[in-house]
Amino acid sequence: VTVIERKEYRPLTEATAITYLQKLGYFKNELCECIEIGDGNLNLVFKVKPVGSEKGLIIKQALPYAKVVGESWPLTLKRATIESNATKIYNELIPLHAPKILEHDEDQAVTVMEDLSHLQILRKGFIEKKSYPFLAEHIGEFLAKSLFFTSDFGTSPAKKKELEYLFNNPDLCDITENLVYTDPFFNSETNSFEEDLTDEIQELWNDADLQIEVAKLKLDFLSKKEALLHGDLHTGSIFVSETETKIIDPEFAFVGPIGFDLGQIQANLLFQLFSRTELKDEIIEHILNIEKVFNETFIQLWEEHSVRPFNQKALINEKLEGYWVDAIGVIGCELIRRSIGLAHVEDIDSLEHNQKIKAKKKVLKFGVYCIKNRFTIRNIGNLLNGLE
Ligand code: SR1
Ligand code: MG
Repeated sequence: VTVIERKEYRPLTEATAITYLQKLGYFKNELCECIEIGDGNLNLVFKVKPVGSEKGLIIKQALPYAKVVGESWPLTLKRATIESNATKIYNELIPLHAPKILEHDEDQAVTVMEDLSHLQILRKGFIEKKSYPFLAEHIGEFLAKSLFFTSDFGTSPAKKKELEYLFNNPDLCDITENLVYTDPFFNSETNSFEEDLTDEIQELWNDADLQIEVAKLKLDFLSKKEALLHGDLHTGSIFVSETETKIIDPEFAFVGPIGFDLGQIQANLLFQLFSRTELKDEIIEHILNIEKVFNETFIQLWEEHSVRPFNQKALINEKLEGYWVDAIGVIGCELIRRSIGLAHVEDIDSLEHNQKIKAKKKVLKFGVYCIKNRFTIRNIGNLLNGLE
């Protein structure tokens, strides 16, 4: 009989994070310093490094509640293991674009990772108007490889079902269901918006056609089991430099509709278009190229690595078109929820009040347009043509 001893969960502090690492054998006889650097909605993130050195290690620990709301919103610790497992899969499939994992402790919901602090969160870099010449290529490749090799085109039925089992992530899927597909579309307490938007929001809540289309998209989110998704692929989940791109934070990972990851990243790039007055062309190019690189790479992977005899090009083309139709619906929901729902984006919220309201009005209108017209818009080129 094997007895598995579970250690009681304890949130780390800056002091205990150092001893935690040293007990594992890292920086053992060195004087270390630690700071909590987490700026996300859910977790603690510590950087521990020997005094005087630049590079250290990152310890990420899930809290048993949503940090952004407080202890009144309990949240499963299992998400830390989901994130660690997804990151390990990304390391196998697209090692250049995933952080290295050194340790994972399920009981403490802790993951020790390589230190990426020479990189910057993409959302921040974009706000500072930095340029990323390889970004679309890297993101397009990440999307194509992670989604193809975990889809029925690229993995066996048995492995696909294993993925569904391993990434059974009901609590975090519930958060997305509520925050992306439900709450922004009625007068929910979780919403947060400026009074100046009351008329636009009332119109949105009274739009019966919109409600039906959002309900259909929600059903897609719940029932389409197409591939292992990152599940929260916004520009805050990407670390970048001019030459490097690393995808982090897949704690929302689950097997779902491919269009969800495609749509979330594109919506978050669109926020840059809505908030910028200059260098818009760079963003437009990223948005178009992500679609191009994703489609080309997905087709190439299908030609070279398909595990099934689905050997008709017409099928793959039809599927790709379907992924983008779904993605355009997701873009609409993400644009709306990040403007009036619980979790906003700094790209827009950091604008001066009048500019912010003007931008949000445009975002809401465009979001509704995407959701209602996704079947006729069909691709990103057409989508951008619909922008005023
Ligand atoms: C309570 S969590 C709010 C949002 O933060 C995460 O990054 C997800 O996007 C989630 O919807
Ligand atoms: Mg996150």
